[in-house]
Amino acid sequence: MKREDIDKVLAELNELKCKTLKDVEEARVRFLGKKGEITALFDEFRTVDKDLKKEFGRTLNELKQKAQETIDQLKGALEDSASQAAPKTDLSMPGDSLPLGSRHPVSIVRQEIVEIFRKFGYDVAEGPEIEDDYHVFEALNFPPNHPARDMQDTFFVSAGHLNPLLLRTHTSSVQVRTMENSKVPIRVVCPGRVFRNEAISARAHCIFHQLEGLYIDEDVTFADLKQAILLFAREMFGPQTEIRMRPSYFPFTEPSAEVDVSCNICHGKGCNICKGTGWLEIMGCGMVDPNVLEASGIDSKKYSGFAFGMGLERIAMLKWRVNDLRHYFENDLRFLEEFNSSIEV
Ligand code: 2U9
Repeated sequence: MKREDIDKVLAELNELKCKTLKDVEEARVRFLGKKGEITALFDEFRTVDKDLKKEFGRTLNELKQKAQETIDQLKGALEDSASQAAPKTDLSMPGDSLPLGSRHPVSIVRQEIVEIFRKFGYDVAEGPEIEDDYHVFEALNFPPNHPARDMQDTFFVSAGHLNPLLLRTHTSSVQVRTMENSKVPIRVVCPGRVFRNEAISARAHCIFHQLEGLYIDEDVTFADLKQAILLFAREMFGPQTEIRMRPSYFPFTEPSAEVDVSCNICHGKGCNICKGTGWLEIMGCGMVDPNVLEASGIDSKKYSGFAFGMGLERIAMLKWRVNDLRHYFENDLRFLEEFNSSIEV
């Protein structure tokens, strides 16, 4: 080993320039790696004369230290300039707003209708979606052989019992439970999801939403029913709205009627929405059958009541002129984003 060998490496180190962190790593390998120049000098050191060992040893250690310092310095400088070149975060900038989504049209309609009835003094009640035969059919005056009690029309959860469990086909079971658990006078609306064993099409679905109402007190008459529905229709569809009632039949009401509102698109002249009739069907209603009152322990001689029920998808279809019920269940964002009443937090 010669003094010049060490000086040569030292000179190379002093001249060392690196543009990138990759260059620095290559330089480290070149000088200090397993086969590096300084490592080779240390190997050679073993052959140095005994009396020169002390001096060469010190110089070699200084060289190694110098190499390590040079590499660390070059690395540090490159890392600093890289972090300066990176875009700075301006903490005073407003944050990115995340899409909040919007309410589902059925929820918008439900909320609107519930608010109208709240103003009229009605409470809101909810109940189980899995119900028993008694609360869905028996207490509502459905005869034992009624087609709704058939597997063709109702989803059964457990069959073969006297009182089988099933998915409720209407929210009327919630009103039955309200009658069982509260005192007259009763004023309640019950929104909720219902299930019917139907083939899915543009006009029918096996899951949909209803909102039903019940009013029970002394001396409640059909005139009260008609006035309540007229006031509701005007709040919901505008102050010019007229209603008409057509006789109908439901096991739980007597007399019963279907309710139409005047078409607010053509104002009675006839258009393709009302199919030229000037009227749009929105709900069914009637005076609660005395059998239904008595089944839940309400004296039908003292009290009377009215009830009504509507399909929320149908009301939403009329409001926004949606022509296919299936849109409500497919969660296609292009459809959902049409309803821009954003969520209030
Ligand atoms: C009790 C007593 C009576 C609720 C009523 C209707 C008429 C009705 C349909 C509208 C379209 C259901 O969604 S739909 O298919 N509903 O026509 N519902 S009266 O009557 C009741 C409910 C509970 C205890």
